[in-house]
Amino acid sequence: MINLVLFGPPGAGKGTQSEKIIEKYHLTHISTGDLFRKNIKEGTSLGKSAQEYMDLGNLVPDEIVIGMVDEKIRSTPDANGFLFDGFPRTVAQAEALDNLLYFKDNPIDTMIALNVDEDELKKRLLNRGLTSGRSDDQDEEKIANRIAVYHRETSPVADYYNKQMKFNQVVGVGSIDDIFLSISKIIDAYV
Ligand code: B4P
Repeated sequence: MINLVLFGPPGAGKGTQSEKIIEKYHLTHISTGDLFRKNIKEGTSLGKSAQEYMDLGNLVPDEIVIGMVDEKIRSTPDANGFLFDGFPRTVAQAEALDNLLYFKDNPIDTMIALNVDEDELKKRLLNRGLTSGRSDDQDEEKIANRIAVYHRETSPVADYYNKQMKFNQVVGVGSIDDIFLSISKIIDAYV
């Protein structure tokens, strides 16, 4: 069983690479962004709480995110391991995740950060906004806010894992297959 965190700024390719990782390593995918978007689509109260934050490019409050991840982990007791995509995004979330996994006796094995420069991130998100229908991808100001929130609130999570000797990074620019190859080389050390 392996538990991985895929980390990076908005638009770094976490969702894109997650699809390939779960297929190859048979992990259960937990994308907090996808879970929120599903709840918004279904009109649940969780979705309504999350939408106002997401529309502005802000983080959803920790207690909402952590409760949702806790429920998702509990609902898949037979998982072969988890790939956490876009979570944790704050140090408080990282600490909560360590606590949740402590009770399952299966800690995070490693985290992999995707490095992508800011101009490329903006280009990718605006490009996705042309077809995704995501309001947070369609407005340059919201995208700039998401990147600023990443630097302010999310980047300290990298230090959190670095202190646990679990931090790895790969270049997130180039072909999707080449990036996946770099990621696979890291994961293969744990399987
Ligand atoms: P997320 O859904 O996590 O997504 P993301 O940051 O927008 O993007 P990701 O990195 O997954 O990019 P993707 O692969 O799709 O978050 C959305 C919002 O939800 C947050 O802003 C926040 O409000 C909320 N939220 C989620 N989790 C939270 C948490 N834990 N705490 C609080 N709030 C939370 O790639 C982007 C684009 O790039 C795609 O169009 C893709 O095709 C393209 N691309 C990918 N790889 C490429 C490559 N190698 N070359 C060229 N293009 C590439």
